[in-house]
Amino acid sequence: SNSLKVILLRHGQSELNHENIFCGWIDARLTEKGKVQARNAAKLIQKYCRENKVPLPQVGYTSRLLRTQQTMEVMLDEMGLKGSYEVVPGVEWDVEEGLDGDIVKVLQSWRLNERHYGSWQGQRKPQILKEYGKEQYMYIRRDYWGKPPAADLKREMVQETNDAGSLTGYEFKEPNRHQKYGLEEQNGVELPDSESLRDVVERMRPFLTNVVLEMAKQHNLDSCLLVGHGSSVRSILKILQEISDEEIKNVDIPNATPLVVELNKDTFKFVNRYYLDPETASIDAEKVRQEGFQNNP
Ligand code: DG2
Repeated sequence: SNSLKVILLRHGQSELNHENIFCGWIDARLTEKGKVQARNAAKLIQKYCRENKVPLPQVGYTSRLLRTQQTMEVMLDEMGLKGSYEVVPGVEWDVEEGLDGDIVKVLQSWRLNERHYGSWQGQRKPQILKEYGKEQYMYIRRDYWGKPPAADLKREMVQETNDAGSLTGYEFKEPNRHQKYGLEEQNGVELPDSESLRDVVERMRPFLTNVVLEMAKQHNLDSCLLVGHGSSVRSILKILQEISDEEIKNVDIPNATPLVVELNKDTFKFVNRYYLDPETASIDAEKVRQEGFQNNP
């Protein structure tokens, strides 16, 4: 076929989504519901690929955060590909390196991370709405230029582990960023302490051009699979579909709802974009928009 199908979705429900807490770079896990959503997303993608004679993706991309990685793992398992994929965390890749037809390559990049939500991270949405008022709340959440105050990097919400090293919950303390992002730091990446959507677009663009699209070109791929976050998916759409700064304010991305962006294979010009389950997508997108405005949970 003459189009590249970029199959794109936000991770399944995370534990902090469930609690209505701003998450950003906090490394939250999926809830059980989130895992079920990931399975359903995989089923939709399989059906779509079968019906449209699109090969299942040979290359996948996740962020460096657990919730996209868990989503990818569950999805590949559902597609019968578990055990035959290779995870590569990285900053730069050799896109010319060969692909092995039977093994799905999953690249993890900090560039796909969620927008850093600054000092809002770890705070409940209704609480922030009360403190900032409706206008500021929506400006910072959705305007292209809206940026939360910088995070206090000495006191962040991090995973809590017991003596045996198992995760037990979340606590506020000084995180060990160097441990988690050592790879990035060695490569001179300056890690943010707060970001606007515009900042995310700026860090996403080189990744899309030099990795995702270049990989598709080098290997003549028909499809690829990206698992990102609310704002990282919005920034990808903004770039690929050339959505204006004004229009992007109205875009909300529900959990684990696959959408396909079709690009011309030679020029990478935008051809079409559609959700695989458009009805559910628009209902769930509206719920995302309203987060914080209702008091439960
Ligand atoms: C949400 C987005 O990101 O929140 O950071 O809390 O996709 O990682 O769950 P995700 C967060 P909103 O911008 O929709 O409020």
